[in-house]
Amino acid sequence: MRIPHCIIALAALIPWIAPGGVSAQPTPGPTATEPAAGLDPHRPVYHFLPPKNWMNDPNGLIHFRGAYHLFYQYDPLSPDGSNPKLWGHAVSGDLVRWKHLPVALRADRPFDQGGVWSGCAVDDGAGATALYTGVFPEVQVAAVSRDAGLETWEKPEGNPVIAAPPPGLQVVGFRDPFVWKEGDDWLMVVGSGVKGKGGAILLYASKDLRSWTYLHPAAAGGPDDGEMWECPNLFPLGDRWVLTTSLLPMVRTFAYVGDWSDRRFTPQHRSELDAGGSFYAPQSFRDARGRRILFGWLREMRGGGPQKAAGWSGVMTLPRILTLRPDGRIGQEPAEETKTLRGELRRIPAPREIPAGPVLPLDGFDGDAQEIAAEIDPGGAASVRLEVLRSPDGGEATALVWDRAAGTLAFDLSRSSTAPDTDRGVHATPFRLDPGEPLRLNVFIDRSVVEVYANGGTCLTTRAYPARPDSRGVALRAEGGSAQLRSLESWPIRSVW
Ligand code: DQQ
Repeated sequence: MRIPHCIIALAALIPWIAPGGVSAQPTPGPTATEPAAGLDPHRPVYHFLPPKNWMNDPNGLIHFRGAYHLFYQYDPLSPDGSNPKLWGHAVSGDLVRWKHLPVALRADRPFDQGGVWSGCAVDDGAGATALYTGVFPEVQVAAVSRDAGLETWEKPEGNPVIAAPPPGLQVVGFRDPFVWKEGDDWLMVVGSGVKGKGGAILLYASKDLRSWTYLHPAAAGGPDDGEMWECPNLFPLGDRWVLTTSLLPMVRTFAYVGDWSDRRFTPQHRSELDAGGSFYAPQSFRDARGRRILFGWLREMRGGGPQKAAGWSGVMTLPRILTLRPDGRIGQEPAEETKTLRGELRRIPAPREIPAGPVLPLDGFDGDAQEIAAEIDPGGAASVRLEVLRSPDGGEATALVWDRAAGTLAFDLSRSSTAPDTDRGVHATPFRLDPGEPLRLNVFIDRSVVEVYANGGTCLTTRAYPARPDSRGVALRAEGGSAQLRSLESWPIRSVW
């Protein structure tokens, strides 16, 4: 079952749908010493986020001279994202422990005074070049950095490098350039949509990252693929090519697996990357080890009022490794570096039956910042629920539900919080177990983030804001037959800041 995205989610979109004004105030960058925003108990402690205020899309992800760089859409002045977006910047040696650096790109030129919107960064041989969208109108801009730490950036003469969409095309958007090298050419796809037709990516080529020639649409969607494609990424994975893109007006992100031939992408298989209701606008990059690593923006699923009171909004997923599964679908696994966050191991001593009907509380596994790894044989059960962030009386609980008949894995947020202005929906993704296959879960609980990896492929991430301080428990429940908890391990995770 899927419910439409709620008003809360739509409210979170407004800052970039509605043109923002130009800020008259200075735009300070965060520093590593700046205190975290308030004492909000829902603020994550081991997922990346800026020290305070608003963050959205990951940008310019690059493994450059041995360091991982994460740039991101940032409003350093407000938790509502109403000011022109800048590129925040952080650096890491291991993808999970980050150091905040000063703002990398500011909205300081006529072509980007409405905001430095999303884009990418590539190693150009002499340093790095970032390509991003300046607004308003939407134009593509190049910026270069020549220092090893990518802390100083210049916007050279000749900008914007693409001043308008291709003539003759009636586009509904023109943003979020993504660039890669193919032979002697740099290729760029720009997210777009053709009026009355649907989402598309527009392909450009260049020899020098400055002078770009429009070629043709590299891919276009069908009737179910939305009106506008944001944040497209196009890259090889195994022996196939993959397009990831975020669809408007659905505000959902899909991966298309297909083939790249004659500079045209033909999709063959589509799947949603994370249907948990929070995930959007991911970006991926290849690191020196050849891994395809993805970060996505986790939007808030509480209203603007509580976000303002908390003083922050938006958080990144953990780093995810993308794989191509034997059935041709995209798989996602947490990067192995996340294991270095694990505290002391707790585990159940022996397998336990989960009888049909009653709730089975798992005493000793409480926690709002921990990883849980569980293997469950669903046996004859029709459904199995794993409840986390659960109050002792069960009045509050965030439930992950495997449903055999529906063929889904879902978050049921109906009891997730008694606070007003929080999402109470059900967010489901198609999910089937082969005969005899157990349910294998890695569940990362980080205050308001619950990020689930199931059976080596499926990801489902939600946000939960329990009102009670004792909503920290873990419990299981089987219905329509008993199941067996084969193993359960958990590790507390301390703050990375
Ligand atoms: N966010 C950016 C845009 C992009 C959208 C603006 C996706 O470049 O299309 O903050 O979340």
